[in-house]
Amino acid sequence: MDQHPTEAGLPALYREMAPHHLFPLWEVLHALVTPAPRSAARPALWRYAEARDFLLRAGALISAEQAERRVLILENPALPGTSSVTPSLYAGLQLILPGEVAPCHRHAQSALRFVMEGSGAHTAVDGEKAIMRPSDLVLTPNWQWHDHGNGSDAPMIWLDGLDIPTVRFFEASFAERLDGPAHPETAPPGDTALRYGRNLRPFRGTAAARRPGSRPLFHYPHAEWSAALDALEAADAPDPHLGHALEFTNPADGGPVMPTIAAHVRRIPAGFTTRARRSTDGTVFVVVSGSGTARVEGTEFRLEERDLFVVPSWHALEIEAGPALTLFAYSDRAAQEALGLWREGRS
Ligand code: 1HN
Repeated sequence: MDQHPTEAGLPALYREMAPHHLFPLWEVLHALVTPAPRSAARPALWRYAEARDFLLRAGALISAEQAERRVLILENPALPGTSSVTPSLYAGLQLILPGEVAPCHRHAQSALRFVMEGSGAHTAVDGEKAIMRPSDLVLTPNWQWHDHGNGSDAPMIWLDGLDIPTVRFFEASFAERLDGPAHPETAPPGDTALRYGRNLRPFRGTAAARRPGSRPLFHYPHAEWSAALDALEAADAPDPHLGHALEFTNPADGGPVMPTIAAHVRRIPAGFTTRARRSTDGTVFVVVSGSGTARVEGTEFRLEERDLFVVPSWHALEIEAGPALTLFAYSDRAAQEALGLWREGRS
């Protein structure tokens, strides 16, 4: 094809416009509006045993109080310097040693904790302790005060999942420290579960309605979610793409646990291989129990208990279980659904 007669003049136009911060859309349109997602992230796996060794070494060198939070960031190898595990999400492994306190603060970022190891340490949310056990999920929704403490005699390590890159993208970060290490106790442990966790809630307008009405729950114990998953497995055939899967919900509206982050658990029965599935929400997974193999768009990860891996947006995921595999996962699906963006593809 002949060039359009005027196209020869374009390079000079670009050169002259650039200092005015003006650029031609037609040169970049196809990279901006792709026919399908092209993630900047890459599939990656972290072996828990390796990360744990580094974290314990940090534990000998800096206290939780000095660090404010003693955390090793799980950074996506394709997103260096961003502290991001996917373009919208953060992941880290936090260590709190016996007797330590991680001081009270609150921020615009929403956070979840998933317990990797240890028992009996706590996260206090607005002054109520959640006593944490292995594979418990604990939320610290945005702008709720939170501090951590370890009154047990062993280290505790959990996965932190936050929406830090999302909040950074919107340039909406605020944070505050509370005077003093811990929030004064406002309620005994378990009080919120009693008031809001039994398909009941305190009558609105009464003093008993202590928690934010739209987001009351913050502790989803392993004992409860695993019993539900066991019952589902006994009752149903597995979904071909997901196995048995249960999403954690906010009882106030039946939606995801937080406005930006959704979380779920899956069980892939022993010997079962899931069919390939893609979704637009890049997802962080923890192997809660069992072992097997994950195939992520051609990259194969051998999975062992407590390993962590990330599946970027629109990467096909197939999971093969050796012994039954139980996985915990979180993603930005909540934000994407709220914005009308979320999609999945099943083959
Ligand atoms: C945070 O508040 C915690 O409260 C952990 O444990 C990790 C990473 C970035 C920003 C805030 C916590 C965090 C964080």
